Amino acid sequence: MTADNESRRQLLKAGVGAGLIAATSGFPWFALAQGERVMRFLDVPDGYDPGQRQPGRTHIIDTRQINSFHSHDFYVVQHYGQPELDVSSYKLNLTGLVDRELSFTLDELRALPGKEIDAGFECGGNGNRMFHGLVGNARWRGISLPALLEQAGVQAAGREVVFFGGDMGTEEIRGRQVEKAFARSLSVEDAMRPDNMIVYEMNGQPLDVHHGRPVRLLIPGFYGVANVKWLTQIHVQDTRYMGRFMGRDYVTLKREMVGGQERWVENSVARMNLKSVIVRVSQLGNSHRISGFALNDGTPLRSIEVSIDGGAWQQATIDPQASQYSWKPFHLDWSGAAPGEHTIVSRVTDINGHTQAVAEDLPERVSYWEEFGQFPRRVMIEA
Ligand SMILES: Nc1nc2c(c(=O)[nH]1)N[C@H]1C(S)=C(S)[C@@H](COP(=O)(O)O)O[C@H]1N2
Ligand SMILES: [Mo]
Repeated sequence: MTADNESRRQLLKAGVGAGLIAATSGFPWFALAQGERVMRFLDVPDGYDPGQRQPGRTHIIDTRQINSFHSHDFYVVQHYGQPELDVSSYKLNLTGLVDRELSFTLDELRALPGKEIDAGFECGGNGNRMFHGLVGNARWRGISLPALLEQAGVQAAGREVVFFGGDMGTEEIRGRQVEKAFARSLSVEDAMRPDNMIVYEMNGQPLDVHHGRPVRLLIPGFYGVANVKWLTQIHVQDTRYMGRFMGRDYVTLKREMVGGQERWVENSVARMNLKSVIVRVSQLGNSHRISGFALNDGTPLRSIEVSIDGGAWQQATIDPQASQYSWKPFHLDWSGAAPGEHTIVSRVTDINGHTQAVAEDLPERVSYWEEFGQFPRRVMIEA
């Protein structure tokens, strides 16, 4: 099967309708053609530059400069710095309510049956204020998490699977300073989802320290916080895991109806919400192109649409490389764009008919986690 057929098959599997797949003979997705010029967003301050990636630091990407399906420039976030784990003595330990506790070196993990997946994700704190630059999409290689859990044999009493990173931080809890590892948990049911992986390669290279060397978790369809970097221990227990990144931080507070009663609801950031954003408008000769991406939890999409200056929604074209858990790059060719200021916005709809809402129609939200409302962009078309 050719690469084109393969990606087409992936896309159809992801439920993207055949009508949305363009005839794309060699069209350069995101990469700028010779002479293609990027138009100025009026909502981005002049000189905005989130800067280069630096050791140990948060790295926001400039979404106007996305230039490939697999991110060369992938965002970076961590809360306790970036630990340098010794790869030669590295061990992944599987403990707790299992029939056999297991321990693997990196070579032993690499010797298990490997597989690859394209997956994109964003930080649960990504949003309009950084023009959605806490995002990336990569080809990951590793092993199946459920296969590993099956090898260990999760006992019937096991309820929750906790994933610990090798990074530690001091937390003040009830007036006491304690050393805690970064950790996140999943229910056993969520942990057994067939696409979950333990990965050691990103875009064909061993994971670098920024992204979790030597090994990280990958839960496709979840926000970045689920993908524990520098993974050292997996522990099965019969109680709910409590910790900063499950119970206090990465907790969304919003006002919702609960069985007919209005209540303030807190939830751990988990599955990605359905969203799309426009990240670039460019000009080539007399034509203009609007480009962006969509993300969600892996539910197949029905459409991505763009509206210009409040006009009718127009069907955008989705990159044929897109697959179930990758980001979905899209573009719309804009003919007859008049010089001057315009407002453009995108919205995505999944096969269940859920459409990305305008921000004002979403429940009142106090925390900045999970920002997924429509994001109107103001752009200047040059004469
Ligand atoms: N061990 C560990 N894993 C972690 C984190 C962390 O602080 N420590 N941060 C999480 C968060 S909040 C995000 S958004 C993603 C970022 O992954 P990336 O830096 O590879 O883009 O890693 C997650 N995994
Ligand atoms: Mo995050």
